Amino acid sequence: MSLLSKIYYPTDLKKLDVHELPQLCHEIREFIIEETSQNPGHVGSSLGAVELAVAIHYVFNTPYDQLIWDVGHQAYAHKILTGRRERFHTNRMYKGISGFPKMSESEYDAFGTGHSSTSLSAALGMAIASQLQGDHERHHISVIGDAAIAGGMAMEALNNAGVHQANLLVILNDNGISIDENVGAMKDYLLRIGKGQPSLHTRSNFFESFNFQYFGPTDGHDVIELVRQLKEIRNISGPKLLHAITTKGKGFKKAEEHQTIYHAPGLFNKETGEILDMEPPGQPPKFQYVFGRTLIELAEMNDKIVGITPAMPTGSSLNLMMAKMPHRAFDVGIAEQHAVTFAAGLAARGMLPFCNIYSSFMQRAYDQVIHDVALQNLPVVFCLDRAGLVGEDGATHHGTFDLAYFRAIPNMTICSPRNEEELRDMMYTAQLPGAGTCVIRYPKGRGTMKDWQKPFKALQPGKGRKIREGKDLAVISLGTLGNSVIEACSALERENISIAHYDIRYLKPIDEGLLHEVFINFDKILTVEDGTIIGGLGSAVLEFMADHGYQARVKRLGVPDRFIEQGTISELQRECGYDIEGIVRNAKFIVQGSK
Ligand SMILES: Cc1ncc(C[n+]2csc(CCOP(=O)(O)OP(=O)(O)O)c2C)c(N)n1
Repeated sequence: MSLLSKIYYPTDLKKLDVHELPQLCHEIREFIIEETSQNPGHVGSSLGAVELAVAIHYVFNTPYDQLIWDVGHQAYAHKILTGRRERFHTNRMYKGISGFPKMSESEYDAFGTGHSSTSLSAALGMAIASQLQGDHERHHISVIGDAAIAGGMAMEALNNAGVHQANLLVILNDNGISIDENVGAMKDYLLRIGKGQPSLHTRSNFFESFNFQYFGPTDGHDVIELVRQLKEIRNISGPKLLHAITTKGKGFKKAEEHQTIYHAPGLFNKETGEILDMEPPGQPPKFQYVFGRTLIELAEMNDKIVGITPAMPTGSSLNLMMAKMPHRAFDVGIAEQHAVTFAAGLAARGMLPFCNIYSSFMQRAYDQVIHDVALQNLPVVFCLDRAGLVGEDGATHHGTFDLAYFRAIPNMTICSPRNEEELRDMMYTAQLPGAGTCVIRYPKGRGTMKDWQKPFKALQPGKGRKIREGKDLAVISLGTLGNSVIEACSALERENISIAHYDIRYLKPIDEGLLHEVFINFDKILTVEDGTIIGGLGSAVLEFMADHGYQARVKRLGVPDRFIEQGTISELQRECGYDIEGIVRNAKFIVQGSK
């Protein structure tokens, strides 16, 4: 019988002899490979953190001791050891367990994560809370990667922690890579000390100058040695950091060799490591690819254009420009706030930055967009990737707030393409003189056009268009959901319901002429958007109606006012009621319900 099959909780783990732990780690690794080969997830980071998870739960008294996994994509071994092994096959699935730590899922998940570099602040807060509550025994542990520790929040927390005598242990899980190659001066520094002699104390190091006691560098895959060191460190009070050197993808050859691909590879063959691309050939391109290719074309025409990504070159396809024009494309690390103000600086000196940030990570840099870009009316083009519901990554990663949070800011142009051609034209239009601060939001995944590389056309910012005439109801949509509306209209036509369909294209400035036409001709209106219904397109239409004294029955479809968990995008759109069937159902209800 395997060791793992006897382990449900850390109490079972603690019954093992320390010399059995390497075998257990081996079994956990096999389990993760087996499971993720059939049900995609974050493979490389989790394989690299197996020994850390085992050693921490073996030594510390979780869940009394508080354990936080930064980003949380490396926490599969932790989940498996804390009551979720038998449910792990539902990882990232609709109604299954979350791919990230989540307080409501387990008492062992001391703090929910998903966005990077939060764990030090949270662990410090918990440690200070314990102090205030007179609890001096409890440990507060953050496990953080070498890319995440260079994020602004982590640096702020290090600075703050150094002046407290709180019971904080930072375990730096240093695998030398982010999703793509790690970047920045901190990476160079970690590489230097990582190569240093593995003694317990390294003098005059960065962390010691922040009043942390530094331990390491140590082999993060030697579980017996990790246990010994953690037991020793456990007895030392105050802020301390253990620097563990690990390998991303450890124990699975292909994952070690192709670390970027194996960050989240999708389905793969667990014997050979071959990636199994299930999509039939000849599909339209991903919006991400269209962005990457189009930016190069524009940059070749306009020498002011530069590209910026905070740590997502492959995900966003900015890697294409980085390869072709290395001096004009920048990966600034996990640093969304810096990315935005860095763009503002470039723009203030005459450059034209295309700053590509995933919609949900852009939440980090809201003030920078207001204070550093929009207030100064600087020409920066924000390309918001992964806008709308993103699927399996779940609540931490859905890009559902950007329309609402950007619409409130003066000087912004906000638009969303319905297809690849429009994405290209919106990017082209945004770099024309006088375009100002622009946001172009587009979803994860593929569009609908195979023949997308058409010559650029300048659009008229603030101008929507009518896609279809009709008489019973007007549907106003934004972005790729317009394609669902088109299908819904065909279905409704078969039932003799006649729908007019307008694609607003620009949420801001909004096409007032189009809205007058809608309100003059229709008293039943449906709005459809891939974002929260509070503050986005539906709200803009309601505001317009109130401001102009129109009266109509307006139904808004979008993400309701609650956090949406993980699942496939279509499952989640169905839950929110704006999949094709939901649009049909709502349209019928408005038309027939009030007939
Ligand atoms: C604020 C934010 N920006 C970007 C990301 C996307 N992201 C997830 S993991 C990751 C790299 C993390 O690298 P590291 O901290 O070294 O951990 P590793 O994956 O190597 O274990 C990035 C950029 C994120 N989760 N949060």
